[in-house]
Amino acid sequence: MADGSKMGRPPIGGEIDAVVVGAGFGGMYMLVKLRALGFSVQGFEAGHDVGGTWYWNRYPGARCDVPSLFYSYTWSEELQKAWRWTEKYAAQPEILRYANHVADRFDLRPLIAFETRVVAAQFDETADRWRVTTDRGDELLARWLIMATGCLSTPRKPPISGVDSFQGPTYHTGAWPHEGVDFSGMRIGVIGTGSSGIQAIPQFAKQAEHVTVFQRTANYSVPANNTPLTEKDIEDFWKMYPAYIAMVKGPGMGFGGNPANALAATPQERRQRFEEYWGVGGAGFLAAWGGIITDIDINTEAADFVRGKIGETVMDQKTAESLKPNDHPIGTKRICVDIDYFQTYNRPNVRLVNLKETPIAEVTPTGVRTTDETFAFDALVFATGFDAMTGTLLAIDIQGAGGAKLKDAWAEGPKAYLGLAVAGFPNLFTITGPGSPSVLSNMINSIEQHVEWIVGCLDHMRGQRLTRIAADPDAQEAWVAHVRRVADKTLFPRAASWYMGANIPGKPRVFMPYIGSGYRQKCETVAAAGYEGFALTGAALTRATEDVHAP
Ligand code: N01
Repeated sequence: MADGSKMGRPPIGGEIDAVVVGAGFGGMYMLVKLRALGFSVQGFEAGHDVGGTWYWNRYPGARCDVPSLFYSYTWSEELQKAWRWTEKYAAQPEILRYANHVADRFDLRPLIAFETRVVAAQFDETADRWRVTTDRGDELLARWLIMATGCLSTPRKPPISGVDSFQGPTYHTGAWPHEGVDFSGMRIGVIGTGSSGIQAIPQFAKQAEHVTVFQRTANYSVPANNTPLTEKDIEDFWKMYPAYIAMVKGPGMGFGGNPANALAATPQERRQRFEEYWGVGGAGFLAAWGGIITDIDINTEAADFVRGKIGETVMDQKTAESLKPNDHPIGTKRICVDIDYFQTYNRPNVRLVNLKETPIAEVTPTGVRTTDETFAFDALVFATGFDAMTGTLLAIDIQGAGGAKLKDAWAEGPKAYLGLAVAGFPNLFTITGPGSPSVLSNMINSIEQHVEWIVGCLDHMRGQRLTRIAADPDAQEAWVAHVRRVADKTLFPRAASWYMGANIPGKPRVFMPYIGSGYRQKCETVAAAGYEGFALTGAALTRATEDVHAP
């Protein structure tokens, strides 16, 4: 694996067609496409190599909750056939190896400046270009600015009193040390029981002397039932591949669901199907019956089923009761997929502290104090999540037409047309931005759809010698209202989730992803109608000729 580090490189400047921010799966595919179409392009990436989320989230137990065979790019069948996944749900190191394989195979690293954070971007209305500046002193003028910054890329520690006072080592699951951590012989405290905590805690428990888990909200989790992939699994995958591609490229792309009508079934039939889906494992449990995410009665049956499984698994009944989620419908916070999570509480070296009963009062130099007890630790782990979907974009000082700031435009929550573009910020695109299916879909599929749509748009602009595309504020308002209306028909708004911005104090409570169906078709219809809902303007597009790539 080549090291993408560019320490000591000279600043990058000049004029260019496109800047791509982020070198995860979104950024890498965008670079492949833009280069293939002859656009001059510069990528920037804060990490020292490619991989995005899979570069940063290296905590023990990190795995994808989408089956590996479906968590692969579909744009190159050659690539798809060349890569051999080893497990049903790939672990983070394998996914990172895949990302590196893509970067090597398509020679992407020369297009990317690593260890470089974009800090500001200002739109120059006279030139129809973005002035992009970085923390390494780069300053580029780019016609198009493409944010491939990911949805969960700004880790956050909660504002607990004394949070930075702990004298021992502290870790965040979303920024795990690359050299790994050895907890052998240590007493550790873990705050947070979302997907990251639920994956990491069983691994910590195998190594540490003692693990204390601080749980504020009990979470629903379904066993992964992970297995090695066999030759037959791969053969079966290729047999159904054309149907799979037809499905993901089909018009319905967005949040799917099983049409099986739960109401027409008997309670026994419903339970049997929950058992079947539980046996298969994974997030697909939510597709056991249609309506789980819209009908509270069906949802409650599914939730009761999972609570029953927790009760059967965890031996200490007080702990089991604390682990049973009871304050939100199942699926309205991201459902977790685990390996032996609930079983871990049967180990003698693991203890659950229910923060609903005894909240954390403060983090102290030696550990954590709740309203009831003082805990001493050798290390502390924050599995406390991210400033999701908007945090990374808003950390950049983005100024659009007339100097308007993105942080002001989004003061009441993110507003974007199709989750692709923001009114007032011409020539800027967000891959899997708020208002698109993104985190509710298979991210790889959504990334590909957005990249292909954006590249099609840029190619169109170039062909027409146009230099500015701006989302129309009315079209954006209508889309944002539609996104909200669709969400309001579901149970999602009932949970204090990161989908709603509820995990960040003061963040506007808006359901950010798009949960409707027919999203791809909508995007295609917009493009086919000459980019309906956008204003396209410009006179002469002068191709950038300067080679701006760092040596
Ligand atoms: O973060 P989270 P995550 N005091 O926000 C708790 C994706 N992902 O990193 O729910 C005490 O879900 C918080 O409690 P509460 C996936 O989309 C995917 O785990 O706010 N606790 C919660 O328990 C996922 O949804 C994969 O009450 C506090 C936890 O910290 C997303 O990333 C793997 C607290 C944060 O959970 C984020 O997951 C990992 C406080 N003050 C992640 N503040 C897979 O593909 C927060 N918490 C499998």
